[in-house]
Amino acid sequence: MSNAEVTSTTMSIKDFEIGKPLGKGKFGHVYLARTRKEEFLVALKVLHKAQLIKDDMAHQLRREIEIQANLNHKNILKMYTYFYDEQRIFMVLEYAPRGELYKSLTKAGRFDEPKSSTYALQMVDALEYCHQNDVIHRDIKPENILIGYNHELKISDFGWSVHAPSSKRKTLCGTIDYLPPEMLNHQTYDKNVDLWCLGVLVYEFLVGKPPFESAETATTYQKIKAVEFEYPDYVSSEARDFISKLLVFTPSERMPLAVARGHPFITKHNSSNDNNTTTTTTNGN
Ligand code: AK1
Repeated sequence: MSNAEVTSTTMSIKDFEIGKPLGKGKFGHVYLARTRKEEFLVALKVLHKAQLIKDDMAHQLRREIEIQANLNHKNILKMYTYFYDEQRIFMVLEYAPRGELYKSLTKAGRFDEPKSSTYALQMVDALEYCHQNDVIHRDIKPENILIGYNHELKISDFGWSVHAPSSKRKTLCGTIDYLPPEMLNHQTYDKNVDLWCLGVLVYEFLVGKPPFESAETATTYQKIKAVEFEYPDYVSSEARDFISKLLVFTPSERMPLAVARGHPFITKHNSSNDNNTTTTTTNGN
């Protein structure tokens, strides 16, 4: 292959017009960007190689890119491509025009049951697709979910995801609110960890805070291991039943996704409930 061919197929930062910052993290920032040629809106995540190497994250990023390249689902944030220069790695991501779910949840306080149910079904769709492709997300929480133009949830940030099954020990950073008992105990775990996280997530949709939240991390830890939580009075019996069948200590006894899809909490609020996997992404342009 000639050099001209190589350079013509490789994107560079020059191919984009950079817009407003969308977010910032330890490893770099995310910007709204537009391809100069097609005028197509994307989110451009800029990661600093030095920081990734310092924190021994290069292998993790490689795995994320590998996993992302093979997933195509309307409820999973698409990674279109990536490229790099001397100092940085650029991830070209689908732009989610309605932003981050945690912001939307903070603003609303909590979501009503129809909205929580619709969102829950979208998560069931996304996770079922992941599991069919032997991918465990492991880090389902509002901070890692974005909202598309038509209010569709999009799971993002596969930085912690793995191919199933796994016993990989990872440094637990940030909140432990979403960690299932088997991950707290450093046992081997499987796709059932995502079922637990789905239970925590749906509880947080309806109540506005995760079920095991405490001022002290040690207390959260104990509550998770004892599966100790309460429902406020306004949570319906269908919602309680749905959550209680996911927040089960023994991983293999948690409600499977195929069963969750047909649960009254889901069917009551979602009329057509078909599972459409390959959808072409449209730009919120
Ligand atoms: C999607 C993201 C590792 C991996 C550090 C990572 C979301 C990631 C980016 C947005 C689209 C926003 C909007 C609208 C508002 F080395 N995938 C990500 S971040 N639309 N934000 N995207 S915000 F692997 F450990 C590592 C280190 C980061 N990966 N992935 O950040």
